[in-house]
Amino acid sequence: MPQFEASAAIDFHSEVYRDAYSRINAIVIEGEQKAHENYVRLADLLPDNKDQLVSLAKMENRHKKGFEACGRNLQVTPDLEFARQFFSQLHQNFQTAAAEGKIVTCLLIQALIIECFAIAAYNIYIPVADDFARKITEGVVKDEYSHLNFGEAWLKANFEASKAELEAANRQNLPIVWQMLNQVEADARILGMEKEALVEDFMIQYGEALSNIGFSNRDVMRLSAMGLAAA
Ligand code: PL3
Ligand code: FE2
Ligand code: FE2
Repeated sequence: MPQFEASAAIDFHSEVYRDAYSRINAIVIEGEQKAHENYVRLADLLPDNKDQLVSLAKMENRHKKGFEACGRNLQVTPDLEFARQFFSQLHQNFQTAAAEGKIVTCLLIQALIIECFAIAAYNIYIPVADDFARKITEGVVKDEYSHLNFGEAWLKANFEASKAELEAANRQNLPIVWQMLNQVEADARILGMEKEALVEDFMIQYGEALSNIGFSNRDVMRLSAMGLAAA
């Protein structure tokens, strides 16, 4: 069967689509909520960048509202308990780092890893989304680049002093992302999103970010594939 026929066949109102959507929609709602809280926390930790971080935090609130509307539009109830579990490890690691004043680790988790994960997921979702969700997601993804850019710019300006902590935080947190992708793989496929495409897009975004911060090509390759073979 030609590819275009298969991809035109998504039934947004089917039971199976709405069931998968109840988890994916919850993940993005919870992800935006946690992102909001994390930028508020970062605004406390980085008083010099407070205004900018508060405005980034506000954007995450708008994103959350947008995705809540996407679920309502399909008459889906998001499975928020599933989503809390989904983010629990990254969330715990962010909280621990924040309590220890480890700003570099906090920025790596939120502004690099989570934002790159979101950008990859949203870019891949846009072509297979329903019309309502596509418009919302197109608006959201533009904002996510400004969150990623904040993290890149700060870490670039503090590169030498941050390098060792970035290495350690990457080693601790990137393998968690591959596990999260495995958990969402089956539901994402029902929405028309392939895991391989998500991994590829994530590695491109994350690799570019590491390179912009100042890592060599060799380091970028090593860091961005950390734990992938074991996943
Ligand atoms: C930060 O601004 C946003 C954090 C959200 C993280 C989202 C991760 C998404 C992974 C699930 C893949 C499916 C995406 C579908 C888009 C509706
Ligand atoms: Fe967001
Ligand atoms: Fe964001």
